[in-house]
Amino acid sequence: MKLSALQISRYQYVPKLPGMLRNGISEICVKDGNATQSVADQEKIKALFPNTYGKNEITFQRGQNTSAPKKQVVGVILSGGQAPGGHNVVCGLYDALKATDKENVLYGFKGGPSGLLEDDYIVFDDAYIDQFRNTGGFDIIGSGRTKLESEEQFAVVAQVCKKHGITAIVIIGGDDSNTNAAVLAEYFAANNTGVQVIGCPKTIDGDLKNEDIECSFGFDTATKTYSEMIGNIERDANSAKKYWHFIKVMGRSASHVALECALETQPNICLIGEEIAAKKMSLSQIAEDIADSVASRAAKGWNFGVAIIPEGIVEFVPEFSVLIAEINELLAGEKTAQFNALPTWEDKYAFIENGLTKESMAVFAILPESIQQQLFLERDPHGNVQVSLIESEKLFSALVKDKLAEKKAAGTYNGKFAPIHHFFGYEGRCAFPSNFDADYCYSLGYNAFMLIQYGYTGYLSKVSNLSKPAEEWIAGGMPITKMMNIERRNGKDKPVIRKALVELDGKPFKFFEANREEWKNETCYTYPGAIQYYGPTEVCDLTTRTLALEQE
Ligand code: FBP
Repeated sequence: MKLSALQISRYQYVPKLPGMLRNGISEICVKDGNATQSVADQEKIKALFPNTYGKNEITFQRGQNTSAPKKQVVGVILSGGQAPGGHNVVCGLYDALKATDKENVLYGFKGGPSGLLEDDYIVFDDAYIDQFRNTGGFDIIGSGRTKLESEEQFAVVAQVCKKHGITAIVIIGGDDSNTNAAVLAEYFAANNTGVQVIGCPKTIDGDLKNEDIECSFGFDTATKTYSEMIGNIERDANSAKKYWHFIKVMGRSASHVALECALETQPNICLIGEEIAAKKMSLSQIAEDIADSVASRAAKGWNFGVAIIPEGIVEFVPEFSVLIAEINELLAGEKTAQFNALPTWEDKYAFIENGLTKESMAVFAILPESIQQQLFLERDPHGNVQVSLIESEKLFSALVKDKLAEKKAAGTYNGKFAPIHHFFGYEGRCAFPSNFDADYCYSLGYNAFMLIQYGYTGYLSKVSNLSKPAEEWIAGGMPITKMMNIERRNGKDKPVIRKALVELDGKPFKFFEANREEWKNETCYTYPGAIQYYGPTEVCDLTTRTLALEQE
């Protein structure tokens, strides 16, 4: 296999562990913390997790290792979307496991949770692991989105564990996967299987975050990758001075990725879904706001700009959510076939006009025709509109164009508007992990094994104090039930980890809010450049602006 120079070089990189894990396995001991309770709905969660609820928070510290000697056979899965650093979680887990006892074994179940259900696995060895150190991607074992949540599935997993003598499972995933890790841990404990379960917090979206998880891994590298590209586009825009760039960035629902990229690059516009929802802004108001920036810049002769649009934006626009709900209703059951049988778009349009409320029809009518058609073409297997496929970058540039035409007619705008569209998503999910993610992920994996070795289950591998140098990071574990509350999912009350949206009174948003007026009308771009892996620590080990602001 041909390797790139960077790949060869990254194999040699030694990830930094928190100081307390650095002296070797024999000198890691547990410091017990306080008993925990869930963030809300304590009685209900306690009743659902009688064996794993209320356990103590723990941290590791330097001291005599007092864990009971036991041969460990661990299984690991990667779950959900790729996030840079996943390979290093596996490497850290493997290294700690082998450093404890060469006879310990690590199984990697392939393709996500389905690998565990289908007993599809590899057994890691040094040669295989070494090919993946400090690299991006999840190709070490693959990932998948099968949900591990039913008792029938848990029984299959218990059988697979029994067959291989597995003592613990590590689940590397987002909020849903870690919720399921807690449910699996409870099932194993209730059935005396003796199998422990540990979770690790992954997602580029940054929405698995709370007072215990300072950030999910992958967010740092993905946002740095997008910010590099946005900065390059800003420089191009400022050089050519003729295009407005509308850039959609990934992050299924929450706007953390967009906000972080904005803090890094200071674009003219960045929409934050959570703010739009809180202010109940309409599409027309949002478009007006962007058009104001286009017009004020054009008045200075600047017919260029950059706008960042979060992937999940449309779901935060109240009138748009209502429209989507009505469309889902309009095409429910056989009505889809009836709709599809209509020969022309004009016929279909009349059908839509007939079925939507006056308010939703008014929203529908202002959408560009391409988006209108998209809403009726791209359906998921349940017949619902696939909101994530809506090209919101094109939607907003089209709405802005209409607003500018109105301004032109009113004599308040006389510029040129040439929009260009981009979507940055998959480009960032498998980048070589930044030093931060390489270190953080390796530490999460290493730490996960220490939790296993000390007999914990239903815990999340926790590494905190992350805006400080790695030496000062704090490693430990937190019962996953502590992060749970009850939410309504698919018509049922379920215990889940609360998804973190952008907090409008949080420091990152406040900083953005205080500066955005200037960014909008002036040209204040900043150019973060490519991720640096080698060089001065203030360049290479920088974490996100979000984390820095949250912890200042
Ligand atoms: P996770 O929540 O599983 O980490 O995935 C997040 C994400 O990258 C989103 O940002 C994006 O909307 C989605 O995955 C895309 O999913 P897919 O890879 O299935 O296209």
